[in-house]
Formats: sequence, structure tokens, C-alpha cells
Amino acid sequence: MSDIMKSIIDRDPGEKEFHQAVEEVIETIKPVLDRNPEYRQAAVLERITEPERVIMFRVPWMDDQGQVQVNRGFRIEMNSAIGPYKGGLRFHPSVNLSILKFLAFEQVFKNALTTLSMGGGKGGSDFDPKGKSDNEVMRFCQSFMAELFRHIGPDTDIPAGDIGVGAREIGYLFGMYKKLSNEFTGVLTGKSLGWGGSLIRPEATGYGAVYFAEEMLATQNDSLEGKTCLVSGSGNVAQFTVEKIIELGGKVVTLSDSSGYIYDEEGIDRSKLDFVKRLKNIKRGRISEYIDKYSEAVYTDADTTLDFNPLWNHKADCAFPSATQNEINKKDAQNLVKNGVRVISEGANMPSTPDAIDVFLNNKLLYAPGKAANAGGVAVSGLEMAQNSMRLSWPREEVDSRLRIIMKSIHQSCLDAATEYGVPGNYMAGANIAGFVKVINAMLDQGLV
Ligand code: NDP
Ligand code: 2IT
Repeated sequence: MSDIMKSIIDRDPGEKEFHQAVEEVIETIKPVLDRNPEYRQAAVLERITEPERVIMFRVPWMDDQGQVQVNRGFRIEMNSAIGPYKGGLRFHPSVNLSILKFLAFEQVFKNALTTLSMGGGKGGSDFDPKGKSDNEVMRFCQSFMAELFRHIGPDTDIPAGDIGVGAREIGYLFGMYKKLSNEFTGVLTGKSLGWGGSLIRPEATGYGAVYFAEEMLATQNDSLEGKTCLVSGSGNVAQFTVEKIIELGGKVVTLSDSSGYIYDEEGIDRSKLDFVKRLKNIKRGRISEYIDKYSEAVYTDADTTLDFNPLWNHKADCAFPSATQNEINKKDAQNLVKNGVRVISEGANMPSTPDAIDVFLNNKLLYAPGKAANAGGVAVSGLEMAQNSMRLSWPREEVDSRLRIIMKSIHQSCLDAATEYGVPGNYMAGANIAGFVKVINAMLDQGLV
């Protein structure tokens, strides 16, 4: 282990997700440091792995029974070398400093790849929106924003959605920000269409992950047409991943949530997808209810006693993990390879463990890491900011075509950087190197700040 990695672990021993994300970057950018000794001199690794600012705060709110509840709120302002802090908010009981620091760290590289001017940040809370009434969610969001508002701004830090934060939460958060600041600005992205949102933002992460897969397949004169795909999750990213795969002629056979997964051998078609969207977004139900309507599908409960996830153990060509971090372990990766999967495009952030990634790379799969494959979401957030600044909104076709161009450009940057530094075809190394070089050069230009 490198000295820098050791000192990062010694400083914050409990932050295993953060260490995992940092170690991957440090391992893959070695050739850049070897070629540019001035980077080491300037302690760039020490600087880029330390957040510029970490904000932690109490979020008290009252539930429907009149009981006071207390959650913890966070915002990690990781790096502003190339633009204002930008990144989502996650509301999930597992949220802690380690998870948000890993997400903020990855966001820095991802945002650099988008070609837009955005630094990296991430925030959220251990609040669980599941099972809460709309009023409870509103009161929580208002209390969260009552503190966060003093730290953010349309040219300072622009939060958005992530797990547990969708259009409803963004609405409540925006309302409170507007009230407190007395300004109607583009301080959050993922807003609803009627009050400053961008067309294609809800679709962008899923569509982008599919565009990225299509780009990778095109390097082998192939496409998604006729391909069988495994998708995990059933939230925002998963839904629009399925939508785009169907449009491009592929067949999706799985979806999941934290309780279990469905396998539908005939494929999830448009009308089944509409059912899932209603089930998850309006009814806020569970994926198990899919089989009540489509009895040809099979539902399997999540089983934590297994050392693998059976979702990844079906015959398929492509996999789009779109739920959460570390959802594919080594055994899952081996199962994917055994079942014929050749393409992995990560809609989720860091869904594959390091030893799963080794399996993908050793077997020469087309493997796209989250910070490249799921960058379409934040890219269209950047386009939402641009539209807000201009006080106009672009039509659907325009935003979608910009998204396609951005995904194509990210794909090319990964390939170019990987080739330049002696690891051709390694998208993970390419993404880390291209993002790293852009951010580090900006940091060096701006001096020791
Ligand atoms: P949603 O909240 O809309 O959906 C999350 C989905 O993942 C749900 O089906 C949820 O199931 C499942 N899930 C969450 N946590 C776990 C867990 N610990 N174990 C198993 N399943 C889990 O979130 P998104 O679709 O927005 O986010 C999915 C992933 O994509 C995340 O990794 C996020 O960071 C990443 N991402 C999102 C972007 C965006 O624009 N929204 C952009 C880029 C990346 P359940 O309902 O049971 O919790
Ligand atoms: O992980 C991510 O890139 C997001 N959750 C989206 C961030 C954003 O600012 O749109």
C-alpha cells in the first residue's frame, strides 16, 4: 500500500467506502505522477483527497404523531477547482461521512469528464423517506434546508437528487431555500419542469448509461439491438435505463429493490415499465408487486445469507447495476462472466467491489465505471444550470442531443487517456486519469488555496 493511502486510512480509519474510492484512483493514476514529477512536488494527492469543507448539522423535525425526530445532515464540498461544488443529496438510513466522502470524491472526477464547468460535492442525511407521509418528508426537507441554505448558492454549491431524493424532495427543498434567501435562482437541479427544471434531466442518468454502453459496443461494430440486459434497482436510474434499452431494441429481464428482485424472461416491455414507474414513483410500492400483475415473472426475496446476488446469475449480454455501492462482488462478477455478459455500464456509483472489477478487466469485458457511465445525470444538471442562467429552456431534442454528444465525448476521453498512459481499452483507468489531469492542472494554475 502506498504511503499516501496509509496516511489517509490512519487519519480516518472508519471510512471504508472513501478509502475504496481513493485507492482505485491512486492505483490508476500512478503513470501520470511518474510522468509529471511536479505533481508530487505540489502534494496533489494529499490535496485532492481532503475535502475543501465538510458541513455537518442537526436536522430536527416533527413526525405525524407529534414526536420530535433528529437526523444528521451533511454537505461535503470536495473540490471547486473547475467550477462551483455540484452533486446530489442522498437520503438513506445508511448515509454517513464515509459514504458521502466517497460519493463527493467520485463526483469531482465525473464532473470533470462532462466537459462542463462543475466542481464536486455531495450531501444528504440518514433520514429514511420510505414509509413517511408527504407532510413528514416536507417538514424534514424544510428543516434540512433551514441549515443548508447558508452554505449553498447558484454560483457556490448546487445540490440535486440521488437515492431517496427525487422531484418531491427537490420541490420542498427549493421552496424553503427560496423563502429563506428571497431569491428565485437555479440553486438546485432536478427541479420540476414548470419552475425551472430541464427536459431530459429525469431521464439523463439512465439514458446516459445506455448511450455509454452503445458507444463501447460500437468500438466492436456491435450494438444493443437484440441484447439481453440485467438491470438492478427500480428507481430513477433503473427506470430510464430500461426505457432507453427498449428503445434501442434490447431486452431487460430484471429489476430489483432492497427487498428482492424480479426476473421476467419475456422482457420488460413499455407497458410493464409504465406499471413499474407508477408503482415506484406514485404508489411508492415494492418491486415484489410486479408479479401480482405479471404472473409470468418470478420474484426472489433478497437473501443476505448468500455470498452472491442471484440477480447477476442469469444468461445475458449486458449488465447495468443501478441501485447502490458494492452491489456486485467477486462472485457476482464471476457469475456475470460465466453467463456470457460482455458489457457492464454502471448507472450506480461504485456498484462493483475492487475484486469484481479485477474479474471484469481480466476477462476483457467492456467495463464502464460509474464516474464515466452515469455522468449523464450531472451533465444535464449542468445544462439545467445553463438554461436557468439564460432564463430560457431548450426543447427535449436539444437537451437529448447535447447529452449524447457529452456521453460520446466522455467515452472518447476515457479511451484517449487510457491509450496515452499505456492501458488501452481500460475505461476505469482512462476515466480516473482524464478527470485527475483536468482537476489537478486547474488546482496548480490557481496556486496553493
Ligand atoms: P432511487 O432512490 O430513485 O432508487 C434507488 C434504487 O436502488 C431503489 O430501487 C432502491 O431500493 C435501490 N437501493 C438503494 N439502496 C439499496 C441497497 N442498500 N440495497 C439494495 N438496493 C438498494 O435512486 P437513483 O435511481 O437516483 O440512484 C441509484 C444509483 O444511481 C445510486 O448509486 C446513485 O448514487 C446513482 N446515481 C444517481 C444519479 C441520479 O441522477 N439520480 C446520477 C448518477 C448516479 P429500495 O427502494 O428498496 O431502497
Ligand atoms: O451521482 C450523481 O452524479 C448524482 N446524483 C447527480 C448529481 C447532480 O448534481 O445532478
